[in-house]
Amino acid sequence: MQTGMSVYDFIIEKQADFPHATGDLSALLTSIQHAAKVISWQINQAGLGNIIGATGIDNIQGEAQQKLDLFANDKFKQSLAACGEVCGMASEEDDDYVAFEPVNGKTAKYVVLIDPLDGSSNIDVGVSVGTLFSIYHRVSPIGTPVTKADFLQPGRHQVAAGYIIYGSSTMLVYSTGQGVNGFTLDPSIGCFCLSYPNISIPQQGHIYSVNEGNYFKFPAGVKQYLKFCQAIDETDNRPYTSRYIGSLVADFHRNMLKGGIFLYPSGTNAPNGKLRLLYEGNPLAFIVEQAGGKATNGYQRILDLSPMELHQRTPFYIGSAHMVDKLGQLLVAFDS
Ligand code: P6P
Repeated sequence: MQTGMSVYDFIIEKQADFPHATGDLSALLTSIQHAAKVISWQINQAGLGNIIGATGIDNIQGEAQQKLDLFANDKFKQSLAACGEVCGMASEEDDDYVAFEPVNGKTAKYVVLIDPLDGSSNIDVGVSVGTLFSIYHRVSPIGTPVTKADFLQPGRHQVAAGYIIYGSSTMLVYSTGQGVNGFTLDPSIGCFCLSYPNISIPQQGHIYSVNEGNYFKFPAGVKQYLKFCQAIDETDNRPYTSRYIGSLVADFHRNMLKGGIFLYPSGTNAPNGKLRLLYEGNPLAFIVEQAGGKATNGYQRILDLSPMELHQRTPFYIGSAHMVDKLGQLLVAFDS
């Protein structure tokens, strides 16, 4: 494995370690890359075409659906349906999951959950946005219609997960359970190339990411943790630095590389937090654990939560293991 190698060569090299691999997952990941390239191009044209701004309709979350949200959702749907490896997809942008017809008679074994363009309201102000995705084996019998149970699986059952960040460059970061690798899109060849091999998040960081505008609605343990981050203690390199972009993938990606913790707590206005378990919490929790970090709802491992419905929300704390542990201790002490 060498930096700069294409994701295709990387997958072929990795597949040599799994002689029984069928290549189905690789084909699925290739379809995700294809959609990501098209969306990346569109985002970079956003200021030029008439594709920024709202559609005038709200998604199931009650959020103003941006034109690019719809474009991204359609692109991933088309690409995943056409690859023949996916029997169904659930998206932040759709009220319910959609089933895909077999391609060339092949019965697919994977389902995909996706937030096609998270943070899209940031696009027209030039802030990075992202795609988040989770891949599972279906649990209902192959060849039968996909069911909701195929999508309501705990995150620890993920086969693979990843995110794409559309920023100063377009990066694909994913894991199939053998560590985390980052690939940067080289537009000159239209290929994702290995740029961050074997990503590992520092066990301790000095960055905390939270919307402090909600401070007075936070649980007491979170308030105590923020006071801990802001206290002066030179022996522990405190105060930490506050960094909050307001785009989950961008905040998470920075903390992955530099160390840090991202917090989206429950609050009086959001008793279960804002972020969605299935297509935001679970993919990032899978990635961060593969990189040596942690993700909890303050008390339980995100990957152990049993989903009850597609768009359920969860309090979300993710990043460097020691920081997530410290926050958890304060929540137990002040909010149990
Ligand atoms: P707030 C963007 O709308 C998003 O879903 C995430 O990308 C981001 O982390 C969060 O919401 C920001 O929420 O309430 O701080 O604006």
